[in-house]
Amino acid sequence: MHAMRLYLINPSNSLVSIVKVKESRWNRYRVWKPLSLMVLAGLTPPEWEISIVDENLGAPDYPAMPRPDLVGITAFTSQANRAYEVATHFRRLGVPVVIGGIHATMCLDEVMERVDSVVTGEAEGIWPQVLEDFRQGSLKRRYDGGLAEINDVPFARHDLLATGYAFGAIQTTRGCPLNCSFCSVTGFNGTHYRQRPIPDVVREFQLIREKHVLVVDDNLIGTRPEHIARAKNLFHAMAQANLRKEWIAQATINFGDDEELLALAAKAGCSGVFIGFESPAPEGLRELGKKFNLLKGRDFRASVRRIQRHNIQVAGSFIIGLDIDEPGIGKRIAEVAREYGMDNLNVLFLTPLPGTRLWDQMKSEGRIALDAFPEDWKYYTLTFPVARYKHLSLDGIIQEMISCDRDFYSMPRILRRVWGNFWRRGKPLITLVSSLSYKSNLRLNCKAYADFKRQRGNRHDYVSGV
Ligand code: B12
Ligand code: SF4
Repeated sequence: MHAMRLYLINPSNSLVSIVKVKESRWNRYRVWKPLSLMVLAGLTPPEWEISIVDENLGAPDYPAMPRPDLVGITAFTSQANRAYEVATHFRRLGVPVVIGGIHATMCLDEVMERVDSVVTGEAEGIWPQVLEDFRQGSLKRRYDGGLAEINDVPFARHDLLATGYAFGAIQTTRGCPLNCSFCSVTGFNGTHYRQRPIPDVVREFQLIREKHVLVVDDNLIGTRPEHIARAKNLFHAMAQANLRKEWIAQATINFGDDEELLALAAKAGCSGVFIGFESPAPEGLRELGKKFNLLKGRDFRASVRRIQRHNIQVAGSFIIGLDIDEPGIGKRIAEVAREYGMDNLNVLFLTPLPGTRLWDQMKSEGRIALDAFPEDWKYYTLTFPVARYKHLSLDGIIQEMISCDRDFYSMPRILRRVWGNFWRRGKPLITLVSSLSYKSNLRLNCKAYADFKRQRGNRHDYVSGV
């Protein structure tokens, strides 16, 4: 039996700034590995010869590549268009194409029309069956993996994408009980916080070649006391294993509540944490359903400080375009981010992603402005205003975003943060590099907004202005 050739493809979206490596060399540090495909490869039996193609490193010359037997494509919503282009190319050659991942799960009918087979949900329980059916010549149109048994998550194939990335990637938990209105995670990975066995995580860390690692968990520490206890055990085991890795992760603000947790995280190699603050106003947090951040007596500045004292950088994310947001929100966010003492700030437009509560709400209110699907999915990167916002026009919301970024990433403010970091004996160089990366993208973003307005602007207005 000859080895079967499988291509696993991560389609790119040229509107996503991380892929603009030529325009800004800092972006090189922000191209992340497509872990879904590395996990899928880990589930694939040895008789398959696997190539992972990450278009974020540059789209290959497909016609010049050997013809595969089967193609698997992953796609976030923002990658759907390119996924269909790639699928069309291979289907014309007579190669069957399977798509899976979040977009396929949330927009099943649309995807079904464009490929041979669709896998919804998590792949662990179903992918070997898909491959077996293909071998038998009986590939089905649709499979559903549902939620995987967490112990079935295999080691990702870290050997397959060996070069070109600053960071390796790993996942230690799945699911989130919080179900914020704008987020797809609870809908896709469920409310139950599933935790991989600690020895597996430690062993997999050892397989990663890069010194720096992105832990992709939506919330590495969880929200309940038993989750925090597990995180402590994990960090302890990682420190014991002497991994010699530096890693960054996402967490909720309660990360800053527990000194023991922070000390263990730092000992295990944590160098930065990404926290969703979402809105400077309590009413904003209520609107988004992010009640977790509303804990009475919570002092964000003190929490950020406590984290930084352990030499862990804090990047915060906010959303612009909530119903309560009025002109001036951009400056307000930059001001609050400074008050909290954040090292980096990432602000995104409120975006109705399919499968979220926000999608249902905005759709029923006729507020999804960019709805020529699938073409318009390419703007669902959270970096374009795709909806009709309550008090902010298209021009208005773009201006708010620009003023926020210009304020937070002005050169004097960057230098002040770098200096502060130096005195804290933190990592001034990392602050500088990441700030310059954000700053250099501001210029690219302004150009992207201008193109966006030219192409799609006429479909917009804001709710109070309609
Ligand atoms: C890491 C991450 C990133 C990394 C991406 C690295 C990469 N290329 O994979 C970075 C930081 C670059 C990123 C960027 C963005 N991200 Co992101 N990201 C995540 C995160 C936190 C984890 C993804 C992950 O690696 N999971 C681990 C793997 C193992 O799970 P998985 O991807 O779900 O794959 C499983 C199944 O889906 C399935 N599967 C997946 N693909 C395929 C393919 C086939 C053929 C089959 C059979 C099965 C299958 O099998 C896998 C194993 O079970 C998720 C949240 C989440 N929990 O998924 C958000 C998430 C995917 N991101 C999201 C968004 C919105 C974005 C951005 C658009 C905006 C932004 N600024 O964050 C950008 C756009 C990037 C682009 N190129 O267009 C949304 C996507 C929602 C949607 N409907 O598309 C999510 C769900 C978060 C959210 N808040 O809702 N992201
Ligand atoms: S935004 Fe974060 S906390 Fe809220 S549902 Fe998504 S993963 Fe959970």
